[in-house]
Amino acid sequence: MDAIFITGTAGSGKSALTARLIQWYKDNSAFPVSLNLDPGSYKLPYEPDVDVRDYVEVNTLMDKYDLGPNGSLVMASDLIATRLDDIQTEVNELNPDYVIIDTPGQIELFAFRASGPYFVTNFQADNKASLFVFDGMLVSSPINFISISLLSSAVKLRLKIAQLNALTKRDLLLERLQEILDWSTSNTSLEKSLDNEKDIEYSILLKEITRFYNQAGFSEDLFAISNLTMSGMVNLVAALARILNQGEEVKD
Ligand SMILES: Nc1nc2c(ncn2[C@@H]2O[C@H](COP(=O)(O)OP(=O)(O)OP(=O)(O)O)[C@@H](O)[C@H]2O)c(=O)[nH]1
Ligand SMILES: [Mg+2]
Repeated sequence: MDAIFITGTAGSGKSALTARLIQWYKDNSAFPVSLNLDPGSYKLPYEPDVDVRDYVEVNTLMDKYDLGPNGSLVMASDLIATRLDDIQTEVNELNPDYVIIDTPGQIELFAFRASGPYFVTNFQADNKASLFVFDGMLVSSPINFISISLLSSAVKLRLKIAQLNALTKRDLLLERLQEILDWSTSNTSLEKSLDNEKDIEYSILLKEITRFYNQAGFSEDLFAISNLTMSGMVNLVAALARILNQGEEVKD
């Protein structure tokens, strides 16, 4: 069984991508299951096969501990790790080829507190990967692109598993898509776009950050997809297979 954790900023399309990956693997004769790990989720675009809300419920926590919405989300995130054994048993009983794990909307609660990395490390699967989602609508400037790239690296550092970057909402990006993809593959292109930044000092700082980022080997390919039209899914799934199989090669 391979485990794919869908991570990314709030509203970036994690749940929609979970639904699409399930559909993709089913259409290709594999047996995927979905695991909803977002205790705060309300309506989902798929029917979760395993659901953390069966164990941790945000509204119940609000009532029981007299917490506000944010306090209860923090508590719910921390409680996810305590239900790892139950969730693992449920997934194992289904015996899937892939488990697609939809993580909480607030990435900082999942990646930066102790519970998320604990869950990722201790969840048993043959291979694990994180698919970090860039929201196509947020990557509106080189500054936003760099900021989200840094967040993606921070998540990778916290989860300590192979990671791939996906850009969602490509159907809404139209002619801007190529410019964003160029930023991800070419430092020169990113620096050129930063030249248009009015504040020179800010532009220099961002160029320094970009150079360090590339030299340190943090920059990754970005796979543009649409959860609406499914365009780009072939390349994304192929890249996922490559990073999941790399894990197998290391083990052999
Ligand atoms: N046009 C378009 N809309 C998308 C795409 N992906 C997601 N959306 C829309 O973006 C909104 C948020 O998508 P979700 O899948 O709920 O995003 P999420 O990351 O799971 O959100 P949270 O869990 O609340 O943080 C929904 O209205 C989706 O229909 C896409 O590729 N194209
Ligand atoms: Mg979601």
